[in-house]
Amino acid sequence: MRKEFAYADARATGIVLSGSEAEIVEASALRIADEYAGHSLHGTDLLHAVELAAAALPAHVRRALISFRDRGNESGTLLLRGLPVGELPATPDRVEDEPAWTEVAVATIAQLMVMSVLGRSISYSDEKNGDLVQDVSPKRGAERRQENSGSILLELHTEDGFHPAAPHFLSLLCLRGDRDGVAATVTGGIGDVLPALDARTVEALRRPEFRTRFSSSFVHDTDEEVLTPPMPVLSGPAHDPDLRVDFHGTVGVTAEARDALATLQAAMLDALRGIVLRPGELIILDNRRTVHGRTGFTPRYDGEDRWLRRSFALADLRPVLGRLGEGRSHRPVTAPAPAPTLTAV
Ligand SMILES: O=C(O)CCC(=O)C(=O)O
Ligand SMILES: [Fe+2]
Repeated sequence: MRKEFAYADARATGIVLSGSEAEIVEASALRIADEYAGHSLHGTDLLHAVELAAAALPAHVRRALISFRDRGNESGTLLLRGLPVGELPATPDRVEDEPAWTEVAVATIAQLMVMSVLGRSISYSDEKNGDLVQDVSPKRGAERRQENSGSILLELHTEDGFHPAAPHFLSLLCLRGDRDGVAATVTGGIGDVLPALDARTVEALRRPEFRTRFSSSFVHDTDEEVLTPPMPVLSGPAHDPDLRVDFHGTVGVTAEARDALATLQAAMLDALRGIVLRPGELIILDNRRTVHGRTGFTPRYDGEDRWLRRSFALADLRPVLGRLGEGRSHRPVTAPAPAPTLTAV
């Protein structure tokens, strides 16, 4: 098991909201929180109100989001700084203590406003209660898990790379930073490493010879490992391919595939960017162009531990409409797919 990640600090690349810009976003989030206090976050009206309110984001931030959405960049990441997070309860160290969205209303709505510029917010009913905005905080007893509830090093991965409707974008908003200043979110963009890969490796990564283990939360009614069918790691245009890999959960089914995976991993590890997130900083990941992970850290479980909130978006809901249950929650993937229905989204 790897001990650490080495990375280039990405803070300087961040787009900064001024104090007065943050106040405007906060006021707008509070208005929505007030109007929809008794509602589920998944309600269509609420989500549409959030999308309309995203006009309150400053023009330079919206422009950066639009460009990132449409053209992307080599690192596959975009960093915003200075977002409002509002009043905060203690960092939850047990799933049962995770707050209702109304207790972290400003942070929740501000994050969904940003995501609404990138795509359509979505969640997966298999994990984290199907919540549209999820708590990422260290949980008691989960320290050694390869999940965001753990605190050992979290290996580089495409988010839900085993899932047929993996998110196109995800964001992580920091509510509370790691007080020891060591928990870094790291990213590796395919655009950054492609020039360093030899043609044989790229060809091997394009062959459907890789299987990825489903995360345990997505597997039901069996204790067996569930793997995807063989898939390629790289697909799409030669100069700007899509990437789908999990260096903890992906295995090559041939010797060449395994070699190519190791070469890709070494190149990624050489080109990592990272940031020890501070409150109000939000990192957006283009999940088709970048993998991400996190260095290890030490939780104390005293209400002051590191606390991020995570949210997903798809570029287009139409391909998944028949697989959405209530609101924007994707039905369990291992359950038989129901007949497509028209769902209010
Ligand atoms: O804690 C982090 O910085 C990243 C965790 C992560 O990979 C996730 O929540 O998807
Ligand atoms: Fe992740």
